[in-house]
Amino acid sequence: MTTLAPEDMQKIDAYWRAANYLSVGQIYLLDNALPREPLQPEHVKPRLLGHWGTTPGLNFLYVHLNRVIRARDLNVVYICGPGHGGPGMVANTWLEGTYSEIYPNVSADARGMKELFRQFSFPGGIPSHAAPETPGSIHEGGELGYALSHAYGAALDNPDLVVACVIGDGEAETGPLATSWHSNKFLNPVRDGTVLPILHLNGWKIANPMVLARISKDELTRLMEGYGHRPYFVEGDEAEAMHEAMAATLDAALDEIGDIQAGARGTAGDPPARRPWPMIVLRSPKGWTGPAEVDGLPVEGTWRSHQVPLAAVRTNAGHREALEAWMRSYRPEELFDDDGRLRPELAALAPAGNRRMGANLHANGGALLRDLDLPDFRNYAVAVKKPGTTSSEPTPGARNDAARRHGRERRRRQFPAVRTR
Ligand SMILES: Cc1ncc(C[n+]2csc(CCOP(=O)(O)OP(=O)(O)O)c2C)c(N)n1
Repeated sequence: MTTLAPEDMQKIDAYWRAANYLSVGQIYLLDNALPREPLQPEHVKPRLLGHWGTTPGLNFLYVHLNRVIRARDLNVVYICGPGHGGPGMVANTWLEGTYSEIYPNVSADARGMKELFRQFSFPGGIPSHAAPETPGSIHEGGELGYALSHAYGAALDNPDLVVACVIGDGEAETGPLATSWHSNKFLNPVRDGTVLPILHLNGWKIANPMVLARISKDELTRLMEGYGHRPYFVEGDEAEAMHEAMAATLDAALDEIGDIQAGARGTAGDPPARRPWPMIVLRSPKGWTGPAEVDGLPVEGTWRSHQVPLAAVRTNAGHREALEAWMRSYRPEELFDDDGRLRPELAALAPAGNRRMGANLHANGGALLRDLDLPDFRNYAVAVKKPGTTSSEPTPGARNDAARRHGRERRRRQFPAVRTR
């Protein structure tokens, strides 16, 4: 029994190709977005900037999350730890329609696609990273290290939220990320949502190999188990096998999350003992589906695909031909109609309305606001009867009963399992 029917597999793969096509277009092109003529130097941006290497993995995850959101009516926020894969976030929010709704000048047709490409990392345009103006993004990812802590912050107090959090294997080597695996200890399965960490082992950071991608699977499994997770592995480079593996794995991980939450929410009183939360390890080539070789040197699956794999497209005819072949390898004519619109059978793969990850209310600043639960600052005042006679340390803070009561109640609500005096 497979998880994906052949027709679903084809559509998911086509959607992934569409996101990859749009990501490459953003990095390179000023014009000729739908390849209507052979690529000319003037179609290409004069200064190339962007990060291809991480992007196909981000796009792969986005379309698979779309599938489970629709199948299970999930409320999902996407945290893109490798925020330098910004073209992927922008491409996917354009495909699902949120981008054009927020930015009508980047319409969902050929004219909008050209603008989508032009504006990326271009004067007067948009940043190369996921950014506050990227729909559905609450995490910039420029300074690596905070993906998991932002993800857990989003999940706390939002019991129906699933925060899918992609962590680069390079980011995983930063101090902040390495310590934030422990955030799962603060998750209360009754009143909080959940985080699904997805460790993206594409093997390289800028130019160096990664520790977590080089240790054995067994050792990585034990490391994740030690952090309180049950790891699921999706590994390979063959598209169909990877689609099937990711679909089956997401189903298994989400079933397990549902089981943990149902178990905890069905019991009265203190929450049951902590159970390991699922997490996913995605091991896929860096620069997956990009040029295998450039100027005789291997690129796909190596550090050379980290940023712009073909660096001299404007001046070097060979690079230009390679870029055109790369973009045409996604078969854009099967993905977009003559007017540049995503074909309806593929557009139907995206969730609807606020279930689209780019439109999720939790991830669009200001859509959901709630007053902060703050104590009255006056209760923390230090009485100064005569200048220069009082000394006080700030940390005990709560100087009277009202302040102490506020603190106690807040702690009890946050951590029901923690005894408060
Ligand atoms: C704290 C920090 N250190 C260094 C960098 C520079 N930098 C940008 S991308 C990158 C590699 C990241 O590797 P990884 O997290 O594995 O992402 P991917 O390989 O998927 O691009 C580095 C080191 C950064 N952005 N932030």
